[in-house]
Amino acid sequence: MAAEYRFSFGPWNIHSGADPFGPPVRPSVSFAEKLKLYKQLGFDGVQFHDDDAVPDMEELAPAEIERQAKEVKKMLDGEGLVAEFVAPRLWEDPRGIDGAFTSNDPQCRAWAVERLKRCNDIANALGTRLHVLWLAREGTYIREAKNAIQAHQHLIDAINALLEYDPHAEVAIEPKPNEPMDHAYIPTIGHALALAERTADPGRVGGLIETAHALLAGLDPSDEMAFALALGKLWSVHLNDQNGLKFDQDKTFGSANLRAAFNQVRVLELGGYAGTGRFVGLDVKAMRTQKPEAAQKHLANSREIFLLLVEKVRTFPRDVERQCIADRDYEALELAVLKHLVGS
Ligand code: GLO
Ligand code: MG
Repeated sequence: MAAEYRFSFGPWNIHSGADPFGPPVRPSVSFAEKLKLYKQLGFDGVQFHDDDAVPDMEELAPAEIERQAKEVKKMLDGEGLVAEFVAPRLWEDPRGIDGAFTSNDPQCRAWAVERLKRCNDIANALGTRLHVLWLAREGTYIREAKNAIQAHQHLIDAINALLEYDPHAEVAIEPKPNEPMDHAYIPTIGHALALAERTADPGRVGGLIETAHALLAGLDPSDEMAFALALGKLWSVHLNDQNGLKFDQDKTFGSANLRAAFNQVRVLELGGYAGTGRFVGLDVKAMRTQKPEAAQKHLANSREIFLLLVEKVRTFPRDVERQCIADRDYEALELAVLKHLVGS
């Protein structure tokens, strides 16, 4: 019944468990091996960083980047998978040390725009129009380091350069309020969609909402999604979970707050998200304690919880909901929700 949702994740979601305090604890899994796991785990879409597809892209000429990306497209075809989006990984290159699009160094900004164009070449070769901009280091550790007003104009200029380079390119901005920076520009979907309106072609700029990022901004992920849905701008999601205000945990969907997860699924149902054909992305990380053979469970488990919550949303007694709302008896509505969630 709920099978019309399509699911995606990125190769970085299967990882060897290194964290800032310790080395890898599991052998690394090759890209080809990861691709084999997608269907087994119930997924059809692959999310890419540009250098997930073409690892040495900085050393290669544009024609060679395109050739290698076409090889990856063949691998996707061979597995019956599609590319959902490509995101330029600007935050690992030395030129992105202080932000890329918003760097104070004009040469670094120029590099970032060129990299975005190569990212677009890769997206075209992989058969997707969608680019995700997670603006990792576009912000500051200390406010005095940049002119934040100019920085926002630089972001608009960079997006415009892509829109001009490829008249079919689409951009989904993935807001996040902090980490790795103290404060990032574009911390919420409101910021993202306001910026979108000031670009050269607002119809091609939308958003991707990640649960943990909204929680880190002190906001309710379902309301963030509702805002984007109301504007026709929810172009992808990164569902996961987050236990309070700390580092970005990317926990299994629903694992910290099942009711908040229920509400995210509810808003996707209310907004007809499945019918848009957009993917349900799961940006989740395995716990570092997981043994290699069990280090993909977080993906299948997140998908399973999502589908169970779809059933919960669809079977919630509408008559009770209507009556409680008509009576403005939200205590009764809340009890009905809680009882429905615990299966009583
Ligand atoms: C990190 C982000 C990251 C992005 C990915 C795609 O906080 O969530 O995982 O989603 O790099 O741009
Ligand atoms: Mg994400």
